[in-house]
Amino acid sequence: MLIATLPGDGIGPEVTEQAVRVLKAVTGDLLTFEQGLVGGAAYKAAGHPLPEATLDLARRSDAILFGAVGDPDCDALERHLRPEQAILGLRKALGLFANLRPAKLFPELADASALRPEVAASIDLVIVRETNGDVYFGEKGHRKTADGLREGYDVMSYNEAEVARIARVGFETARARRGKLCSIDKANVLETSQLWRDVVIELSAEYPDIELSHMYVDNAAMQLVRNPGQFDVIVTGNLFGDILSDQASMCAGSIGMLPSATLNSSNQGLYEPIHGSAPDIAGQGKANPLATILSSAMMLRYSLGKPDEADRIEAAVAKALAGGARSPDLGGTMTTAQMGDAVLAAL
Ligand code: GGG
Repeated sequence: MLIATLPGDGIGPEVTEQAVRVLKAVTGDLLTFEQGLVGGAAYKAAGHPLPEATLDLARRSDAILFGAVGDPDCDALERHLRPEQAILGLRKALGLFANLRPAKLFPELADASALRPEVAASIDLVIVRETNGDVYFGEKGHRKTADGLREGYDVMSYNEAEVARIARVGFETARARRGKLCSIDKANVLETSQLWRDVVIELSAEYPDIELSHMYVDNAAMQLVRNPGQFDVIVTGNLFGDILSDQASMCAGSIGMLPSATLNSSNQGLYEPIHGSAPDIAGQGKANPLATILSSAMMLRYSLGKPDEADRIEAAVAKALAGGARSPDLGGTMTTAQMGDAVLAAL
């Protein structure tokens, strides 16, 4: 099976390297890894954040292991050349619309959570974030107003098929867990959100076993901190999901702990930590690779049909943490490679 490894920028290469070590240890010679350029690194080497060769590799692969994109050297570039366009372009080109972001507190990390330990202990949820639509892909531009003011705009839109497709993933994910789905929108203000809510309610007729609730995104941000244990599965749009999953990560100890899978309708997937490229600590061995290692476990489970191997990696991460493995974001001093060593030793 072919894995496209796209390390990207900043800490992306460091964390991806550790995930590849763990994948090789667990799968032997089952997987072939082929590396591609993406993000700012690709722009610098090939003049585009998502070169055709990378797209071709991604299309040929069984799964993609993605590090992170974002490079301050590229801040002045036109938007279509910025590193972040690589991840948006990959999601769109491969139809990767369902981004699953589990947030769970490893008990050993209760002291690292931004929440009181008894509140943090309850967090065990999955955010299902739509990643093919919303303001990220709507018409955008800038213009001058009638009175000569500069104005930027990003059009937010969803059609009912896009909403139904991601809502179905939400219902199915809830069915495989504790049976609760909370749909998050801003239906009191936004037309897209009103449509979102209507479509979710219509689809709920097919899922009478799922306890469905709705919440406005501002309230959801507050409830995630107040009582994260009330959530099982959250389904939401691209922008709200992007923001809420970063927030959830701090409830679960660190943004360095949260993996993700982004799937298309044939379960080909892109697997990446939810964190970005963290240029401030790039190349210093300070990055926590556990989110990427846990993303590789999701890859084994969702795209490669290897659930036992996925369980092994997740158990090894838990064992490494129980044994005291801590990178700086978790209050420790271990390097990126030492964190990888600890997981390998625990396998
Ligand atoms: N590994 C995640 C990453 O590189 N994030 C950078 C980014 O710009 N992400 C945009 C998004 O997730 O929509």
